[in-house]
Amino acid sequence: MIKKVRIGVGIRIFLGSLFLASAKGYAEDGYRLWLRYEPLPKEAAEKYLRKVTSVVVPGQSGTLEAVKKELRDGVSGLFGIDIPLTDTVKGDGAVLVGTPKTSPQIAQLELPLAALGKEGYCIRSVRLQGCAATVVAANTDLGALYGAFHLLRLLQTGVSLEALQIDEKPRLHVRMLNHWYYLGGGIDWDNDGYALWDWKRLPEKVDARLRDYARANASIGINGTVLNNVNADAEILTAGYLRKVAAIADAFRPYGVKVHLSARFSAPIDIGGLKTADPLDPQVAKWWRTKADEIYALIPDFGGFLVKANSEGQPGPRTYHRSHAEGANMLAAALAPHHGIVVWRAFVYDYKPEYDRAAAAYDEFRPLDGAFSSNVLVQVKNGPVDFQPREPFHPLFGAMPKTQLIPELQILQEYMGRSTHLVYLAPMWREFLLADTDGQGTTVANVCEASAISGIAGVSNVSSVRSWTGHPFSQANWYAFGRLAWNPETTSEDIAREWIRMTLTRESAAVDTIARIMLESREAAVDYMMPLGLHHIVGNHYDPAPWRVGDSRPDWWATYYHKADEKGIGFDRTKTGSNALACYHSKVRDRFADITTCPENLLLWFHHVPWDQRLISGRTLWEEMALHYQRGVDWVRNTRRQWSTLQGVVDSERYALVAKKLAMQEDHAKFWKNACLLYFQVYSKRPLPDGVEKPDLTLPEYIGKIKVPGTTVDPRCQ
Ligand code: BDP
Repeated sequence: MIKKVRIGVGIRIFLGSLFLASAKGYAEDGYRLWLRYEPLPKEAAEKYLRKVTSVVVPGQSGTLEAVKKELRDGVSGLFGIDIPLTDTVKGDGAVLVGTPKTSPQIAQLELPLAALGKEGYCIRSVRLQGCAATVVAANTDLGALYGAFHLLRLLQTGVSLEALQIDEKPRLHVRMLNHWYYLGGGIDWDNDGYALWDWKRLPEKVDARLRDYARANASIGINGTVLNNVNADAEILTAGYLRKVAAIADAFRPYGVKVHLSARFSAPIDIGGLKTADPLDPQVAKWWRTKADEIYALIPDFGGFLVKANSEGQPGPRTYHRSHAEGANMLAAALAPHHGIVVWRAFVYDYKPEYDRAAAAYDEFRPLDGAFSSNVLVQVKNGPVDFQPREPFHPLFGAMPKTQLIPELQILQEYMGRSTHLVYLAPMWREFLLADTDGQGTTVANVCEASAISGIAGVSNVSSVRSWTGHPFSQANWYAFGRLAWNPETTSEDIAREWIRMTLTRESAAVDTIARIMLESREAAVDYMMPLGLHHIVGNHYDPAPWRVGDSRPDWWATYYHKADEKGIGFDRTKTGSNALACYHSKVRDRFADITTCPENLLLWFHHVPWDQRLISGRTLWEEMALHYQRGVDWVRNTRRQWSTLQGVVDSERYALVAKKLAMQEDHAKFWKNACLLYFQVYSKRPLPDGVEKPDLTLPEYIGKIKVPGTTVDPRCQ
């Protein structure tokens, strides 16, 4: 890290060039994320310096102290001088931040704050006592903090501070991360690090890093976090752990990040000594009420519970022949007096013969529309199966108008190369959030926003590694999640460019190159992993294993999803097949059901298609599939070349790390392509088309490289 040069308050010495010289090519470990506050180029800094001569933050609270520190660190870093922090506006160039309560001057400005709620803010260029000033005003201290981060973003990305007229408020209420952290420190699908909070050393030792985690979240508007894995351990609800949770909540509070916990439905048995967890048993309801009271006594602003029930072996109300609504409502009643919420997951898919996993949650939850209490949110994954590189939107988003649905997105790239692959996820999330749920333009985002309590959740990719996310570009997914949670209509490109300027470089040609790489990356990953609507043909959720069979649950087999045979490939979800398409609104259904109107990128999700079927390009399905795989590999190869042009533009440490990871990504993309094409060729019996590179190994050799415990290999391909 660059050492901050502190100079006396009010002394205007411009040190920008000094910072700049040391910034070029210096090692950067990624810890500072997008809040690096690197010195601006001289000209830009000079322009801003006239606009920002002092920071004025009257009043005191934990959150206002955070505002003061952030603005001071931010502007000092960006301008290379110490900007004074004062209580009153004097002379031109004050940045005044606060609320009508903390600042009489803000109260007098008559800003349109009434419409901006508890978290909104406005930023204005104004005159105060005859002096030019910039005002960041909000109804609450938290709104002021969000506004301060917005102002810093303008400075970091080179936006002019002339004539500012910004009104902002989040489109969704609950914007939270879900951490898949186990109490032992391990994380599902993250091999880089451990849980960020060190349960063993808490509550005595609260790592200073937790503050930076909360800061980063606040900077993008994230206001909640679930501390433990959805596969929950009831231990988290014991008195000892709750004290640890309270210490974390104290660290996050100034930044407006509420803590939530995953609750294990059988906790009354596991840690409460009861014989049942039946939600209709009065003793059980009482146990949860008492537990909620205990939690709120320690953490008055506790967010609430997240529950994975009757899914993948987790306990739940179905164990007692009660519905998901009965289970959720019982917990909701315990939290309601404290204004807490229950987030109840809809990720359920009990295996039944002849069923289609893509319709399982719909079958179970759709009949419960309107049955959930007013402080229950039902959290639904973006697609009907499980965080695949491309899925259609989950049909529940068009089917439960009387239920508060919130999307669950996955920032952690469980199925998309983890922290090895460069895959920018904003385009995928936008595709989902803007999907038309009823054929009349009601998007998923519209559906979610209509709830009295609205929200969105993202499964976090953050761990204890110094860089937070392992791959430097995975930080962009954390960033993009927050920005889209704030406003789903922000474009992927705007988010990417903002992030690049704050995090990697401000050189415009380099910004263009990197933005292009990011924007193309998701489609490339789909191409080399699961093109044309293929899904779940994975081994360990990282490597390909389209030959995978033999698991205890047939709906984990790869063949269950691709259904390749001599005739063709794909899952027929129309009336002639599983009819899972019936879950969608009629207009959406009709479009997907007709092979001529079904988007080609979802073709094999909805249809079993003959190998020789002609696609839009005029090529056959087999040729097209093979060329998609090749295109994905070519993209990574080409991206490596493009990245090499950035040597010396991006700092050396992150440059080298990305270069190394791209090399691994190319090898892995080739592996995916070769393994999948050789396997599917067993059925298609057609040659690889021109332009598709020959695999290096044989199919048995590829198969031999992937070991998935408890599975065997499709006997037809051996
Ligand atoms: C699957 C993950 C598993 C999660 C589960 C879930 O493999 O670790 O527990 O989803 O979301 O994708 O509950």
